[in-house]
Amino acid sequence: MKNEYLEVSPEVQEALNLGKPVVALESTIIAHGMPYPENIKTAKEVEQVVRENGAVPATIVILKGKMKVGISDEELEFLAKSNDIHKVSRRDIPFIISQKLYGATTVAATMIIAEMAGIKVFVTGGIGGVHRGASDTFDISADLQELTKTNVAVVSAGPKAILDIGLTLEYLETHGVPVIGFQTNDMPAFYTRTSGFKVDVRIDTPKEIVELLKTKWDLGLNGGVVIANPIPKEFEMDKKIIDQAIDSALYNAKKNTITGKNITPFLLDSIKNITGGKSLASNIKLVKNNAEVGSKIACELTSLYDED
Ligand code: PSU
Ligand code: MN
Repeated sequence: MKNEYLEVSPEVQEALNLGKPVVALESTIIAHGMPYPENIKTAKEVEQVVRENGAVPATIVILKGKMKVGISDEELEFLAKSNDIHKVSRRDIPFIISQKLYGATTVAATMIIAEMAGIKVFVTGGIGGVHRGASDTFDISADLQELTKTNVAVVSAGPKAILDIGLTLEYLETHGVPVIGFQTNDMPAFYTRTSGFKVDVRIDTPKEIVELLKTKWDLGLNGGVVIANPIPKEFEMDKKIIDQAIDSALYNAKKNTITGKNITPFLLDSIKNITGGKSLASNIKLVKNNAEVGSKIACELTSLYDED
């Protein structure tokens, strides 16, 4: 889809035109999910991992009211350093664009823009989900709604552990979103490889994952797919430590009456401080691991569609 609001970089556009693999990357994790300078370092390393695995990285962000797909080093630097970049989910897109503002895209917004640009694989750290206590607060990430309708495969290390993973899985089931465990039967919980919940299906190879994607979309079963890729064992956090940190972070959030879109960035920052930076180190490792798997999936996807 070509439109006046969308600006795809020449490198990404050329790859798409030639049917080469492209991997979309989100920007909320850079602007609101990690502190400077770890955020820019990670963003650059993730782009590098994508390239090393044969795909073209396409970081997505809204700059001065334009949806950018694929950004320069200067734009990345700006995104990582600036303090007035809005967190943009589906509902925020029209306001940010019409006011010519700056916005970092969440999983939901990144999926929307990736689909507009024609990108089918998207790599992130963790997806949003049903928050703990959602029966009172109604706090359910718009990421889940987006997965029900937008045709993009999302590679993550599971929903962030700060969420209610059981309810997140129920929600995805109700809305018909496949949850695939990559080489695992367990639903990962971001900082750890297990959550106590099982995935919907286990698939062990990128090739079989793209066969599922092609089948889903060929059949007109619209919507995304969650590919849950556990953090590598050597970078996994101790469950007791992370659970305690999450409990304290949730307590801090309540005490400071943090709500709405601020809660996820607040909790991530709070957990980082409580764990003395350990959670951030794990977060960085898992994103890079997701970039590797996502790139392999993107490569398989282009070769599968080549056969047609
Ligand atoms: N995963 C991370 N760090 C993040 C996020 C996910 O490792 O910062 C972001 C994603 O952009 C996700 C968003 O879409 O948090 C979810 O926010 P909310 O719960 O407000 O929908
Ligand atoms: Mn929310």
